[in-house]
Amino acid sequence: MSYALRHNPQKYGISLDKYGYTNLDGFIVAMNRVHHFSPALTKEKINMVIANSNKKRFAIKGNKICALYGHSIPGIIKHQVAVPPAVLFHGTARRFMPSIKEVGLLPMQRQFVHLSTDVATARAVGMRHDSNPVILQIDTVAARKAGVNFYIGNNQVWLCDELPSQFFKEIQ
Ligand code: HQG
Repeated sequence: MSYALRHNPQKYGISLDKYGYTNLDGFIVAMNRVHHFSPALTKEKINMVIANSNKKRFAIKGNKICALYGHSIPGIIKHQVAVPPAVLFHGTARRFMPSIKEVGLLPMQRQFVHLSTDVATARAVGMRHDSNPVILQIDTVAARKAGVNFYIGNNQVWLCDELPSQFFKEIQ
């Protein structure tokens, strides 16, 4: 679902509106056509996936579904500039640090840099890349003063544009 709704709707023959939504019935037909799920994917199953996930990745509105964040497709308008907590965290791999120190945090394959509201979440995110991740603490107050925009992703995820290295420090 993330792949179809964030990165490659064309593969499924579906299109996203500028807010990232697509028709839910069409989405289900397309997912079943491409993946031959058995038993077939249903609306009930999708509701279960959303309800049982620890992260709020998708939203359903009427007969439409979207991914809430994480898009690599340009032009999707999902996020409003907002004021984040004064401190946010980012967990990453030790091997990425030379580059991160030099050019700052970049969105890489995503639309935005992803930040966490607590160290434990940042560590879990970082562990996807490194069993002993680095935890960076971000001074969002200073970054905002310098013109960096922050956006709400979901309850645990904040997003921002690229973040120069003077706005974060390594805490672990
Ligand atoms: C690193 C999951 C070298 C960055 C998670 C990260 C998150 C640089 C990696 C969400 C760099 C990109 C996002 C630079 C940044 N040089 N490396 N200048 N700037 N990086 O997976 O933040 O399950 O695209 O530190 O829970 O790890 O998809 O981003 O290590 O919320 O819902 O480049 O993905 O959510 O990796 O994770 P990713 P991320 P979902």
